[in-house]
Amino acid sequence: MRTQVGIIGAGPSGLLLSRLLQLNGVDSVVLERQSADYVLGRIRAGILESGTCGMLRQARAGERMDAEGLVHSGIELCSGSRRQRIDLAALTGGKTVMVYGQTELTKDLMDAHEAAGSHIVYEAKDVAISELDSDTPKLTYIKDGAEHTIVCDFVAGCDGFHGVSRRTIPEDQLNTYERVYPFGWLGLLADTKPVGDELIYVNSERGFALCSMRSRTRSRYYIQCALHENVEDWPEERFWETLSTLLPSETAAKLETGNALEMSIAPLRGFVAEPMRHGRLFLAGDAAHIVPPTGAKGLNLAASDIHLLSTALIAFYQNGQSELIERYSDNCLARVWKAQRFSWWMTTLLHRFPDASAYDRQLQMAELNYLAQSTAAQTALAENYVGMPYEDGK
Ligand code: RFL
Ligand code: PHB
Repeated sequence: MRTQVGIIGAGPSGLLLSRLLQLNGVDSVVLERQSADYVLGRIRAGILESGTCGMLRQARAGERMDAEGLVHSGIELCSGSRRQRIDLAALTGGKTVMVYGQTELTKDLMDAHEAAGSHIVYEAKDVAISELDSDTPKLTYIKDGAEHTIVCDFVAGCDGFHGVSRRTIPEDQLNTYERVYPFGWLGLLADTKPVGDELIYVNSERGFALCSMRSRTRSRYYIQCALHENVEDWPEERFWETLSTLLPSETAAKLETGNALEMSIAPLRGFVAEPMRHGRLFLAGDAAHIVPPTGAKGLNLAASDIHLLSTALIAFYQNGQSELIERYSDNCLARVWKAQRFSWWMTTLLHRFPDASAYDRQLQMAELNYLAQSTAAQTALAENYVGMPYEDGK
């Protein structure tokens, strides 16, 4: 079978790319290793930058987000007895973020594809890329025991951190950069009223906590955990008790507990692979880079990669221009590294590092003091949190 763009992975990156190409007359096929239900069962991001919201609308899949998403104009930082609201809107000339779960965004994209009759193959096993150095790279996969081949002009590797695309690029052609943090996040999702109207990021002496939400009736909480811990070590009651001890007492007093819909542990890592293009293979989203979730940037970076990639491919097919294809990797990476820096900074500011000295702890306190007193420092946080501009990524 023949297509213009072969896309590996039906997470947010792959689904968004395929949809934008489709709306601009470019043909694609998406190959996903898992079932659609499995993809929808993964509880991940919750905060969308305005650029990401714009992409979803551009994909004509933004209606439900606009109806049900919660617009947030601030976040709160807590440390000891200090509580500080960062007024995102006032500090950025009116910019806000949208609380709308990755699960919902993915479902909206899946529904739009289904209505359009898009070609998405779920449970495609053993996906492999070959003839990458030719003008017609090939994708092979197994479905229901039979092998299939797709001949493409380009391949988009949207298959996440553990996918096959990045591993197909010869090692000596790729530079990788990585920081693994010595802790993880244990998350719990529950149908309880969120403890606050806005997100609360907590730096406590006993560790980090985050109070987030998916709606006015669905909460998402995270607490810092040790790397060696498993979800089985954390009965729900232990989670709620620990969360209460991390929160400021007046917040803990308001905490509504309830049955967990989901609990999971995520390791924290910063990772970048450069360049993000190898001949006719493009890497996008988590396939090329990972950020620790503290800055809420992972999904938003995936969306900005897809903005640049879809624009480049559409310019190629509509006008025969390859300039944006040539610039794709550099343009993405400029924004990626800014988000890496911000995510590292938020993570360092708010977590308890097992090997931190008293000096390191004082530095954290000084940084939080500075944030409390300086509008310039708050503005720097706010402009990164709402998202750096897309433009050409410089
Ligand atoms: P995904 O979502 O990992 O999708 C990749 C897809 O590729 C499939 N796949 C393959 N398919 C075919 N063949 C293969 N060999 C394949 N290998 C893999 C996979 O099954 C999957 O369906 O990557 P994508 O699309 O680039 O999207 C990236 C985002 O999912 C990710 O960056 C965010 O979830 C990160 N993230 C957050 N981002 C934000 O912007 N805001 C947040 O608030 C936020 N919170 C989070 C997060 C990630 C978290 N975890 C679990 C790491 C909170 C958490 C806890
Ligand atoms: C979430 O709601 O899952 C979430 C929100 C903000 C973050 C990370 C995760 O920084």
